[in-house]
Amino acid sequence: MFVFTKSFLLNPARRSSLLVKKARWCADYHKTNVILAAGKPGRQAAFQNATFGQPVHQTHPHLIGSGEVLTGIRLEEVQERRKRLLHALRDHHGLQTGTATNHIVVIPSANKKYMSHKIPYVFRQNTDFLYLSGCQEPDSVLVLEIDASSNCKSTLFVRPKDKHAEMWDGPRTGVQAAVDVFGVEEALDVNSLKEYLTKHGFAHPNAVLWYDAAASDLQDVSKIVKDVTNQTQPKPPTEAIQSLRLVKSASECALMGKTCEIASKAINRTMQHSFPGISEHQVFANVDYYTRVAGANFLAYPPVVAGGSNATVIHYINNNQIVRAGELLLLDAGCEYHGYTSDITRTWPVEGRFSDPQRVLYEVLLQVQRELLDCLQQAGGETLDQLFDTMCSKIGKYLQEIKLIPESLSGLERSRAAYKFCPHHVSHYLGMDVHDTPLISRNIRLMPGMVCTVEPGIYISKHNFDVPVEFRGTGLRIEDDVLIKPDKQIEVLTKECAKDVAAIEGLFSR
Ligand SMILES: [Mn+2]
Repeated sequence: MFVFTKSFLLNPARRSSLLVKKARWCADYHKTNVILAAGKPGRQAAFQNATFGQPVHQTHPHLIGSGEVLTGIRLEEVQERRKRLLHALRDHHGLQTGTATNHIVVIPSANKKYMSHKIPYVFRQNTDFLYLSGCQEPDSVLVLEIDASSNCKSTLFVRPKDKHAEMWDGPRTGVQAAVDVFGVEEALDVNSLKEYLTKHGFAHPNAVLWYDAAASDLQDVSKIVKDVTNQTQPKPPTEAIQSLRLVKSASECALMGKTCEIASKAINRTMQHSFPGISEHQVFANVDYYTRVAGANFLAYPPVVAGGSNATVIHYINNNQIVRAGELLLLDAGCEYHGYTSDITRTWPVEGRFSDPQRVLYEVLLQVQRELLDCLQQAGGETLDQLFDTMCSKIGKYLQEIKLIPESLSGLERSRAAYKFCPHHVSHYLGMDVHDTPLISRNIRLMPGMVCTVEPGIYISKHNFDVPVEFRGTGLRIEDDVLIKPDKQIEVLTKECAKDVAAIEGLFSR
């Protein structure tokens, strides 16, 4: 295989010929994805000495299985996602306009972000880019094309190898290895994107360009797209990508199971190691530690660690107070396991025993949460918005029973009164992002392969003088993650996280 010499790389006049011409179209699509290139010893040898911008099976067999491009995800699966997206965009456009034409989709990666001079934040790849490319490097661009006869092509634009930059920031996969690592038909230097789009992207005069500038971190790419496009406004492909991401494959379901299992067990240990006088900060540190040592990459979001009345602030993340004897502690935390997130909330007495008023409220909420799990895919739980209405109705009913809502109210009025106790939605989709696929309506029927949360809460301000004093300043939420399965079945992926009163109190007696 052709190897670039240093002088070649450094000669800017020849940069444009850095193109590794490997255009292979869908016909031999599946032949291209074999990293080990059996029968090509020269190529295999080159690969063995290569360095990569992310773990691959060859360098990190403990993380990446044979044939996988990301942990738990085979290369073929990522290739299939690209094809499905291209067909979906083309079919959608064809239905709307009655015309068949070429489509070209440009999906940028994330870029490195800095907290202060030269000090980077932990890099997190753009989710849509990762889903469709498998590539974990910044400053890269995936270009997908389909023509009227369904020929598909994927081109990945990556940062070229650069000895100096790699000495500081670690290896890059580079143009040459990218074809095999990411199973694309062609890999090119990201600096040649404009040239490529100008030359190839609009060879067909009616080609439709799909690009979402609002979702892009790469301003240069937005500018290039603007400069070369034949459209005043490219169409965002984002909703179509989210539609694909909404329904998880078998391998994604396995990863979702794993991230939920890790977070469930970590939260059990965190509960077990809490005590009166502990700081919210230490609880944060514990859950971070327990998830990481179990294999998670990091926490999926800044956790809410809220003692006592701090729990009535729904997005409390200061996490700097001491939790006192007699208080409840609310922890909303989840982790990211190789690109897949969990999102769990538990509320428990820091002393390990619920007081009577705490138990009354907790049992009400637990009952509501259980009934909501039971009605997923049933009447009142066919969509997430229906589930929200059901939550308001159930919280209303049970809070009326314990006299926190006036007996005179019924129906919608009672639900409105309940909404004041739980002013957030009961669910969101979950996946590679915590608030996953946010462009997808919560008013669509749940179907197998979707993952969602079920998270009712009850929040009573210190200053709510309409409720008895023993309930004031109390915030509770119980949140599980659920996989929707065929035949109206569900699997609670966070089932290992202690939830009922006996299980929680039991953690403290060990
Ligand atoms: Mn949530």
